Amino acid sequence: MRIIHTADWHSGLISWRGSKVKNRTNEIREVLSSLIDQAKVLNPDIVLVVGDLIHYKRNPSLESIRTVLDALENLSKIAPVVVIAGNHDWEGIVTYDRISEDITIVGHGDYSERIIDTNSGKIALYPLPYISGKMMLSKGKEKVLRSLVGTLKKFDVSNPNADYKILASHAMFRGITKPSEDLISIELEKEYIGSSFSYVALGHVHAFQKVISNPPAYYSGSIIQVDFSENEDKGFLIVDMDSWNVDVKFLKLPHKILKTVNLVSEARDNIISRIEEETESADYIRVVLSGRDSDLIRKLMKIEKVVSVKIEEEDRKFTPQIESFEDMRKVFFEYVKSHLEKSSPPDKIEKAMRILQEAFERASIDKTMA
Ligand SMILES: [Mn+2]
Repeated sequence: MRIIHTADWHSGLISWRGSKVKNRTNEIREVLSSLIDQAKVLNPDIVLVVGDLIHYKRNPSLESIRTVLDALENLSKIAPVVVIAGNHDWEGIVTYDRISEDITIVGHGDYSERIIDTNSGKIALYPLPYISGKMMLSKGKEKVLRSLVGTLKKFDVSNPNADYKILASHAMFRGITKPSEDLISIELEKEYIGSSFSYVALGHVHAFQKVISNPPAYYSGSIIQVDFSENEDKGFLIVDMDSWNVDVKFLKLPHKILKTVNLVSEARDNIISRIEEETESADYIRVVLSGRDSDLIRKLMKIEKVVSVKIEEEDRKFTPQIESFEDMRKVFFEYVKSHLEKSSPPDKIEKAMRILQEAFERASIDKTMA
């Protein structure tokens, strides 16, 4: 049994909107075409795509939808394709389910077990839904987590009429570095994964990595470097299984290279020539400078591959340091404080936070009385 495991295509992604806008769809289409070429040679029995095929949940571009549809159709000519929707995916993706018997789309409500017939035997596929932060807040973390663990247990003890049991999910596990845009998804414990599965195919985290060995659970990673935090190679996984062994290989895909060039301590006169050197080994460049210099920034932004210039001292982003999202008030307080810290002296911040605190207390008293 040979599986191709891929995820996080992010078709339609538009990067660097605040500085130099780049539509990444053509780039993604090219990487997908390389994936399809390799798949033809590898001749898998099944292709699993574990979420985030389309980047924009709402109003995705026509070309982004078409890119994914073309890729799924081409892959389905090689082997049955199963897609598990991720947090980014456009809701309309479920309609692709009707295109061909060889394309199965799991998402939006129906996460029941699927039996897939392949040339090398039957696969029982267990899809676990992605849990958004929003869902967690509305239903309560404990309740959502209990239900997820319950589902996993049910999957683990299930004894299907199949040769292999595969768990597939666009999910976040504790201890794994989250994608940069994900602040609030629920984290599952690795121990929740039962030992009855032959393989666990994961999506959401963009760097290829193993989560556990028994059963083998892997993130395939994204197929492009989505943002400047992603410096690792991109590719997909080929999983070969028989009754005794599972062998997992990472195969590289040719993708554009994103590079951050830190020139904080470089002399101003050298900066342009330093960047010109870097354009040979990178496709998109982010430059970090020590201070704001409009003239220099204008010159840098004229270089085709430079997509953003960051000023080091201004680089303070709000990342809440909290254990749980039950206390939204704490998150809000931290957020306000992080903004004030950019421009206000400590005594003013203290005063502002005191006023905010009083307002909150007042609001909760009013709520109790009403
Ligand atoms: Mn995701």
